[in-house]
Amino acid sequence: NHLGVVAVGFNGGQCKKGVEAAPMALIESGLLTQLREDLDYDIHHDNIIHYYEQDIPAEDPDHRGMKKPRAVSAATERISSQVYNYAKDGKFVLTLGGDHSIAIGTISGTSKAIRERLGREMAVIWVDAHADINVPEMSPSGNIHGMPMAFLTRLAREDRPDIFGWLKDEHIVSTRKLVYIGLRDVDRGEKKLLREHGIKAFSMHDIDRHGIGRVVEMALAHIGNDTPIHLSFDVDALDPQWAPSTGTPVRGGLTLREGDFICECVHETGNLVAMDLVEVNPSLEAVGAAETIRAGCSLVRSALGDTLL
Ligand code: DIR
Ligand code: MN
Ligand code: MN
Ligand code: MN
Repeated sequence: NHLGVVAVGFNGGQCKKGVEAAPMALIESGLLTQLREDLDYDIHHDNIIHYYEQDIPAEDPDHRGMKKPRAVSAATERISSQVYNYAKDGKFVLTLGGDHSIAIGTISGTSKAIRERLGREMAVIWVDAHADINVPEMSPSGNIHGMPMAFLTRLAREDRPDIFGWLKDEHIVSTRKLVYIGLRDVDRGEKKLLREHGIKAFSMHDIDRHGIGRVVEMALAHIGNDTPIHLSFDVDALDPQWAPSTGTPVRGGLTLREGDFICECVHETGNLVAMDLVEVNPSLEAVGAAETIRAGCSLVRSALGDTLL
């Protein structure tokens, strides 16, 4: 039961300070100790919170409307190889963000490792209020945390090596192997992409209609029985009632139980190879920070095999 932990204090994919403090807050609240003592994981961690400050260039002008493209590219390139190095040895990789742009690093890293180790294409379950699949030109904000799935599926492409040109075929995920759960704030251009490419997506409407049990069942059926899964969990998928301290809260979200349930079911498949927990921002809604951190810890424990009984 080997678990590699990557602690990513990176905030350059969006404009709000504070999300870089999340890994420290999650770890200080005892998350890794719980995973070690209650769930019996052998934890591999360099005990460093990475801020990737050495990768922040002096000059980083916008490119194709993207904000801080070189900083995000350099940080995610490094994250990709950190994640790859754990995953290639068969370790489960837990990445604590940071904003969601870091998924460009985490998913590319596991995708490459799974291809090499198992000769398989991996699936991604993206739990989020947002689809994070804006192509730079259609992004309303220019924030790269709203674009990771576009680069990871090659719907967005850039050849400059200092701006995501380091993403090679082995890093890429197929649009057929991507499933969303929890969507409720999807930009117009993103809706068009999801439709045109037939990307599987379960919105809050679907959850209201079918219930979370049926939705998770359908999501896993789409992926298929023995496909390795990377779970990327944006804490803003949860309703602000449970996770108020996040950069872009959207009302009408998942209950904490529904979030935990998704994680429990994905764990039960036996196919989960990596998880990201992102967008916890302890400096927003200070009164809700402890609650948001507690919710984040609960999601991670559920994905790593904690059970109610
Ligand atoms: C929005 C917000 N779709 C954007 N995205 C967020 O900026 O592209 N993702 N907040 O988590
Ligand atoms: Mn590390
Ligand atoms: Mn989100
Ligand atoms: Mn997100």
